[in-house]
Amino acid sequence: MEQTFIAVKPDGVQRGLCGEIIKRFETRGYQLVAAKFVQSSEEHMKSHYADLKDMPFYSGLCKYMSSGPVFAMVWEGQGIVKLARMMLGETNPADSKPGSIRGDLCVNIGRNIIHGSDTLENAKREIGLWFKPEEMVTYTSCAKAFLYE
Ligand code: YYY
Ligand code: MG
Repeated sequence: MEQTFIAVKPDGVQRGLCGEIIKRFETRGYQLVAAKFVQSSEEHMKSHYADLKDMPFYSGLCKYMSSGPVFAMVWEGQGIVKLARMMLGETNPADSKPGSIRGDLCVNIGRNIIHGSDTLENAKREIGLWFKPEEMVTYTSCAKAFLYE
């Protein structure tokens, strides 16, 4: 089953949106397999966003992302990498449709409350960066037989 890395950013945490975001993934039918509440170093965020290192906002982004706690999670489900990105909305909340997380809960591109992996390859890389194998929990959800045929 596919897995993706999702994190509530410092602005989402401070605004009290962790519960709302978890609820959306839970009620969709995805399964939580790992979670931690942590304040990361700037170095860690530089690795996390390494593919953006030439962008003008990279330095400010990494500083901001390490300025307070984030709620980091791994979620599992069929096609979750692409579908989680759809649930997030666009990078810029102003372009995000109502009904999406960013379209419902935030307004500014630099404070867009949530991160989600954009490809399967990046999901694997990010999960490895944030979680040790022993922090990943393997279990069978009792809802699985009713979510999948
Ligand atoms: O994957 P996603 O978070 O939707 O966007 P990315 O292009 O990976 O950029 C990461 C992060 O950087 C974005 O969530 C907000 C911030 N950012 C920004 O502050 N200004 C931009 N013009 C583009 C992105
Ligand atoms: Mg991205």
